[in-house]
Amino acid sequence: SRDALKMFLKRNLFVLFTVAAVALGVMLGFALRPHNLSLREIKYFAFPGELLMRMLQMLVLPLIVSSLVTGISSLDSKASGKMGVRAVVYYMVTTLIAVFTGIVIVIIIRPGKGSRDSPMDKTGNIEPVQAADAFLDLIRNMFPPNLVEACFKQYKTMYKKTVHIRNVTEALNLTESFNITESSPSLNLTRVLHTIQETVEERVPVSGSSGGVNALGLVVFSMCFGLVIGNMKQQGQALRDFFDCLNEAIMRLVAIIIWYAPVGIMFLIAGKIVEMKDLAAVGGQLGMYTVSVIVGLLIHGLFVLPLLYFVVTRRNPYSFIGGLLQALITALGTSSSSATLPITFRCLEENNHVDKRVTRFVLPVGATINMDGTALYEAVAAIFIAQVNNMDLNFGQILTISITATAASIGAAGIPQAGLVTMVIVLTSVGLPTEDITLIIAVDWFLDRLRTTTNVLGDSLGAGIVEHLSRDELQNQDPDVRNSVIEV
Ligand code: DAS
Repeated sequence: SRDALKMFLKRNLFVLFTVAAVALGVMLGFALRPHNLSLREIKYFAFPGELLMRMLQMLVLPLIVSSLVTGISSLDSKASGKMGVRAVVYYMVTTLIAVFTGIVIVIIIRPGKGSRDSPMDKTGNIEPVQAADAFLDLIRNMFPPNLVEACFKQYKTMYKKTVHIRNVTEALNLTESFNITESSPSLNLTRVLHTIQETVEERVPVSGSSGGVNALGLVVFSMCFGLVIGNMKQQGQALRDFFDCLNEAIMRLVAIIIWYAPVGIMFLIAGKIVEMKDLAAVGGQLGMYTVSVIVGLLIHGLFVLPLLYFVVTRRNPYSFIGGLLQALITALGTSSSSATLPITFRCLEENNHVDKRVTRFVLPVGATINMDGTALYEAVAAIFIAQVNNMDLNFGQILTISITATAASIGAAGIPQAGLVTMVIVLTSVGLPTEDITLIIAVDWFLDRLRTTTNVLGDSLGAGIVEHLSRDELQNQDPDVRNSVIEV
């Protein structure tokens, strides 16, 4: 009927705009490819897209602090404790299922089989110490000594890493099509490999994890701070009001930026299409590797996660996902789950009416440590590289890969190609050559978008699940009861 159609259009107007923008971006990109624009011209052309990324990234840190502090201080510590446990259990379960799904797929499809005749030394020394270091590093980074500097570093790393990965991709683009079967011994290719190796290792010291861990420090601080001022009764009222107002103001900024999002996404997609290497050059195992990652992500994102949502909430997951389309497309366009975070908030609160006390608590944590798509990808990529090196992995090595892929996904920042960078931890933990990361760089820009979309989907369904499991606490927890003064 007419008003149902009106309702549908109103609710999905942005989504329709953004889908149209993506389609336009793809067409524009392919229309421009034959002109062989230089990388500089592509940067200028994609400038409107970079603006969108920076607008969204500008809001991320204040949004994480204001939403977490407000979310936690509006619940009593028992309720927020229970909600926190449910959220962390959900993150661990979905991440481990993602890793398991990825490993099964890549072992079945075997994309990397027999491409190099020089068999790697079969043992492939496991470095369990690396796995342990990765976790210790995560814990250590939860308490950055200088929070402000850590945030700045988060920005700097965010920017620098993007620039570095961009340089690496540019360096790759400068060489002839990167043919995976024989590594041509030309000098420039060797130089490129060294550039990539030092870039990747310099950015991510083997036992370290990427810049995103600073966000982890910010998340931990905000949670503790929110808990404390939540229990300060009247004394903390001013601060609670301040952060509540800050959160509201940030969300209004998001409402303005969301108008620009379709334009930005169009240029982001078009710019990437113009820049990408001709996919024909990457055929062979890389094609099968791409298929393995895509199949794994689809199974996890379209079946496992919705099934989990249905089992817990008994509600139709796909109508819930229908409300997330704007965020999912933004993740696809920006390939950054933290840049998408403001829009994820808006989709969950405006379209799916998830309780704000849940989204403010679950989303910032999820966007920082819950990255199912990345975990699946890291496990698949590591086993693919082992296959390319004719290295048969034993159970212990596969287990090590699962653990370090989980750690790497927790440590990965929600920024473009963070998963590529944190993969150094996984490869090193089972003695695989880190320079083999260059095998997959040619398609990583595309797979990154898909795994980022899965990351955002996992966080969003998690908010729905945690809200459902916490409905009792939320009901008898009138948001104002925290703020009322209880005269002793
Ligand atoms: N692009 C990252 C994100 O934003 C994921 C990744 O690089 O693996 O979630």
